[in-house]
Amino acid sequence: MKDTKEKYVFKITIVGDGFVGKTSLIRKFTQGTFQKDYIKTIGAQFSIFEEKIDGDLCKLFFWDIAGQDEFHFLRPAFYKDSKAAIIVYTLEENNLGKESFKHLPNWHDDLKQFCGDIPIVVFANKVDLVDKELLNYTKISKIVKKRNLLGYYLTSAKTGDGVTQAFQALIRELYNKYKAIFSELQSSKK
Ligand code: G3D
Ligand code: MG
Repeated sequence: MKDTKEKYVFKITIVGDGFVGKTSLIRKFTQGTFQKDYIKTIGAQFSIFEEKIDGDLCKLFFWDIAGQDEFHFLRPAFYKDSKAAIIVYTLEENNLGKESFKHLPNWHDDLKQFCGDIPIVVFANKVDLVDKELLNYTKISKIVKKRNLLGYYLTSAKTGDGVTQAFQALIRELYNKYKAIFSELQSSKK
């Protein structure tokens, strides 16, 4: 019986340099388990995902930026109404790894400019390509702290390592935030 109404509808944007694994992460997370609908648009694609949390049906729209510079003018539309965001970089020890990490602040500045103060997490992706034991977390911890981000998670879209936990942490946070706002609204109406 379908008696559950959608209570919460959230848009979550995923940003980060090209090739860090944004599309792969969304695919991995939504794979098979949930309703999935991939639509390609110019410069962005989104995927719909439904999940029941504490009996409330939440519908999540993941917006995945293509990242090419030529789509820069579409950014405001891409970011509009995002309720949370994920910034992805890759841990791999090459230029892409270095650059994608270096650009984290730029992506965060963009998010702040267009979305204001929303919950944001960082995914350090492609952890399967590095030795976890040898990773140094000082720099990323500093950025997370300084910029007041929710946290960072090690993920691998390839092996699935950490992917569910990372997405769920953000979804939980979002749900709790809006549940609190929702209850406040309900009680102020009485
Ligand atoms: P993007 O959406 O951020 O641009 P993609 O990145 O999801 O398209 O991924 C870019 C490439 O990195 C892809 O390689 C993809 O398979 C690979 N990739 C993504 N995540 C991981 C990961 O966690 N580990 C490893 N080892 N590779 C990953 P291809 O060659 O398929 O184009
Ligand atoms: Mg992509």
